[in-house]
Parts: sequence; structure tokens; C-alpha cells
Amino acid sequence: MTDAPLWPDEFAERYRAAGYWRGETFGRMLRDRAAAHPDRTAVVDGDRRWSYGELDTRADRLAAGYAARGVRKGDRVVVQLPNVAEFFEVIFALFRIGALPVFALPAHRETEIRYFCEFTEAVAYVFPAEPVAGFDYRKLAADVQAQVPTLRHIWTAGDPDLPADSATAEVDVPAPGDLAFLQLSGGSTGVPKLIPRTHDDYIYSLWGSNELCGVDADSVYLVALPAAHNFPLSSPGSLGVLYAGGRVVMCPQPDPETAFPLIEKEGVTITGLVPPLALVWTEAGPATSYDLSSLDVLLVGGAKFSEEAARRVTPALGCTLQQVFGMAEGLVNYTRLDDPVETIVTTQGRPISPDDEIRIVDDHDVQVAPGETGHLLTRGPYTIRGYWRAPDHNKRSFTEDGFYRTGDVVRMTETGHLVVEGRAKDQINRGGEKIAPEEVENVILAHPAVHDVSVVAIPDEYLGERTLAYVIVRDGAEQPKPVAIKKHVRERGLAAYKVPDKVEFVTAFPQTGVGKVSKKDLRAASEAAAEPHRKA
Ligand code: OOB
Repeated sequence: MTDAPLWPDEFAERYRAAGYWRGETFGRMLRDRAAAHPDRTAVVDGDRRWSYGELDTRADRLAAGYAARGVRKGDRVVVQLPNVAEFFEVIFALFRIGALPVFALPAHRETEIRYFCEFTEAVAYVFPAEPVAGFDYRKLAADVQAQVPTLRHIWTAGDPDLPADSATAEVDVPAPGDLAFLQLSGGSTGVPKLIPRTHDDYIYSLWGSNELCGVDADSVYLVALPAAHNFPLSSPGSLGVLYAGGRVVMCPQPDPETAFPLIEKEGVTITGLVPPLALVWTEAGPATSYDLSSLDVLLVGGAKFSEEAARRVTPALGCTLQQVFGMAEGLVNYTRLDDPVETIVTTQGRPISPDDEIRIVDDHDVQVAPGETGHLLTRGPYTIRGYWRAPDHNKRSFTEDGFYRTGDVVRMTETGHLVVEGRAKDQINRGGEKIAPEEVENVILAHPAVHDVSVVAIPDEYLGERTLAYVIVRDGAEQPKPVAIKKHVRERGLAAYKVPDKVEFVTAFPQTGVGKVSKKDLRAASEAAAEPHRKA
């Protein structure tokens, strides 16, 4: 079994012949853009403006530094950076030498980072030199390094200790079909799965997105969501805009107070938000004194955007709304810029590629009638054929003929647009941030007073869903305060968004026929409990 199951030859040949896979790599892509327009601005971060030429030179210098320290093609490097220009310097340096960035999010803490380093046998971890939102990553880096034998290096972004010679190292350059990086899955299991993406497949998702989102060399993209997430990275995201020769503007925080002045100053034309942020921007838009008229397109996705909220976007912000329903595993759907308003506000779009195969099936994998609701399965030129080093899990998450089981419940309209109706996977979508209940449950179970726990979603007006942990206390133990459970999760080093919003104590869980905890019944109970509040 290889680390990453890729496409069978017949599919790879088809995708190449169709022109989806262009035989490009990220390292080459930046080199070509820098040669074509060295002085155009590539990245803006506060007062810093890096041209394509400068980004290219910086990536080279850092690539030489990494190579000199023994980082080789195929090595994994966990990268955890906030929205700063160095994010691109680091990832393009790694792309150049064929090392694979593992894209951690700034919110991840020791448990997650240690797992990524351990599981991927990472040789290095790159983290922010300065604290972010009051959190200092240096201690985390040192602690993780002490526990993970493969982790030879911990480097801050733009580390001054790396050799600063600009000579391009003699490196084994990656081929277009090679892996480019590992993305994280939202996950529905105890630990996040890693998603292997190749240069060829990811670059197709970039230029395919650019065509549908109107991105060209004049586009200015605001990176408001965490830069490493698949949505702001590739839908069409920063990498799509760099591919087109446009400009990327780093936004340190996604709130209107930070983002609106940047939109005015840089003439931002396009950005992407999760639904809760889109609501906040929509509320702030009409009253702002900043000029937002440059903004052409606002992409909203990551979680279901309600029709009422969707209708308010264009009047409030003066831009076109584009809904996006995507996943780090591949498939991305967009409403088209010229779709009728009714389609834009009521659907989550249709696939990028004519060769994205969509199957909507019942519980027995039998295709449902057109227009009926069912499980979404997909296969195509930028959807993975398996997670990285997870053969057993892959048997469950992929069909024998290579379709990915998304865990999403959808229906297709007559125009081929998908409407997300729900979810079958055991995952909580907290305003676009994905939480695997099992991961949080495992941590809560380690609390000495806890006998059993079940984490479920509760409906929330603003975030769509929040988390509720139902806890059964151990016989003879004193019932802890809910805040003690939350504190325990935080202290175990899990990202803050995974800390349960609510903790309730019960004496038993509803059971399924075979004696397993019935999450369905628990969810129904929590929904019934939440109903009066929702109406209030
Ligand atoms: C994006 O990627 P992930 O990997 O964080 O999460 C994927 C999951 C989907 O399977 C679905 O359950 C949910 O997030 N989702 C949506 C949605 N967009 C994503 N559910 C309802 N409506 C939507 N519009 O979230 C992602 C990746 C690329 C582009 C956009 C989002």
C-alpha cells in the first residue's frame, strides 16, 4: 500500500488529455509569473509589499536554506502560520524542493500539532515568530520537538538562522504528478485525516475556479479566513489569484473593522467568508464609511448559508454573491456569477469540472430518483482517491470504484445545482469550523470524574451549530462544574473551537437497537431543548 492512493492510469490519462492537468508545478508556476511580471505586486501584508520577483527570490533563498539543512523531496513539514506574507515564502520554498507542507491552522494546539508531526513523521515544524492572539508558539514547538523523534528542526517563519545564500540548491525537483502538500480533513474520527493533493490536481482546481469566479491579473483577493484552509487557499483563494498574476492582501482578522479599511485601501475585488462572518459584514456594510465599491464578488461557503442571509448580501455590500460548497478532499461547487438570483440564493452551486462525477444515493448505495435527496458521492480530476496512510479508513470513505463518500446529504436541481440538505457524517460544523465529536469525546473521557460522554451539535442562529457535551459522571465521583470540563479540554491542548460550548450531565444515553449510543436521538433531544430559545 502506498502512502497516497492516486488516480488509476486510465483516469490520469483522461484528465491530462482533457487538458485539466497541465503538467505544471507550484515551484515552476511562481518562477514563470516572476519572469513574466517581476514588478507586479504579489502579496501585501500591512506596509510590506512583495512583488512576484521578490517572492520568487525569497522562496529560492529559503528553499536553499531548507535544503542545506537536509530537507528533501517528500519530507513532511508542518506549517502553522497566521495570515502573514511569510506564509507564501515558506510554502513556495517547500514546493520548490518537493517537501510537503502539512497545513495546520493557527488555532491548533499541542495535541493537534504533536499528532500531525508524529503521524506524518515530519522533519520540521514552522511556526510564527511572534505570539498570535496572545498565544506563544515557541513553547509548543519546543514541547512537541521533545516528544517527536523525527522532528529535527523547529523554525520560525523567515528564520534568521537559515543560511542566507541565494544559490539555488541542487534539489530533486517535484514532478506535476507528485504530491504537493497534505491538507487536513474536517474529520469525523478520533484523529484528523490527511489529504494528499498533487500539483496537477490542485492547480486544476485553481484555474478552474478562476474561470468561474472571474479571477484575472487585475483581481485583488483578501485573505480573511485562515490562509492555510482550503477555501481561502484555492477557491479561488490566494493561490488561484497568484496563478492569475493578481494581488493577494493578507487580512490579520476577518472583522469589518480590520477588513473594510483594507478593501478600500487595496481596491479588493474578491474575498471568501464563512456564513457567520458574511452575516457580520452584511450588517456592517450599509453603515460603513469605507468605500467598498471595488468588491465585485463575495464567496460564502464552508457551511450552509441561509436563503434569508444570502438575499441580504448584494443590497448590503454591493457585490455579487457566489455560494461555494467545497471540501479539502476535492470537489468544489460554485453558483455561477451569471446564475439567476434565485439560483444564487437557494443553491450551493455546481461542480467546477465537466468531469466531476456526482452520484446521489440512498443508504444502500442505490442511486435516488432525479431531484430526490441522498448521500453525495463524487469522483473527478481534483478529488482524492484516498487519505494519506489510512488504508482501513479508505475502505469506508471510498467506494470500490473510487468515489469519495462526502458524508453530505444533498439533492440536485433540474439545472444541476446542488442543495445541501444535511449531513450523515458524525461531524459538527461550527460556522465552517469542523469538529469531530469522537476527538473531543476521547479527551473528555480522560477526565477522572467522567464515565461516558457524547458530543453532539445544537442548532445556533449565528454559527449554524454549536457543540454540546452530554456527560455521565462516574459512580461515586462528584459531579464537576461544566467549566471544569471545558478547562480540561483546553488544558489537554485542543484548539479552542473544539471546546464544547455547553456541558450537560445525564444519567444515561439513548441507545440504538444494537446498544450503541444513539446520536440521532441525542441530537433530537438537544434540538427540542433548543427550540424555545430559537423562537424567543
Ligand atoms: C470547506 O472544506 P472543509 O474540508 O473544511 O469541509 C468540507 C465540508 C463539506 O463536506 C460540507 O459538509 C461542509 O464542509 N460545507 C458546506 C458548504 N461548504 C462546505 N455545507 C453546506 N453548505 C456549504 N456551502 O469547507 C470548503 C472547501 C473549499 C471551499 C469552500 C469550503
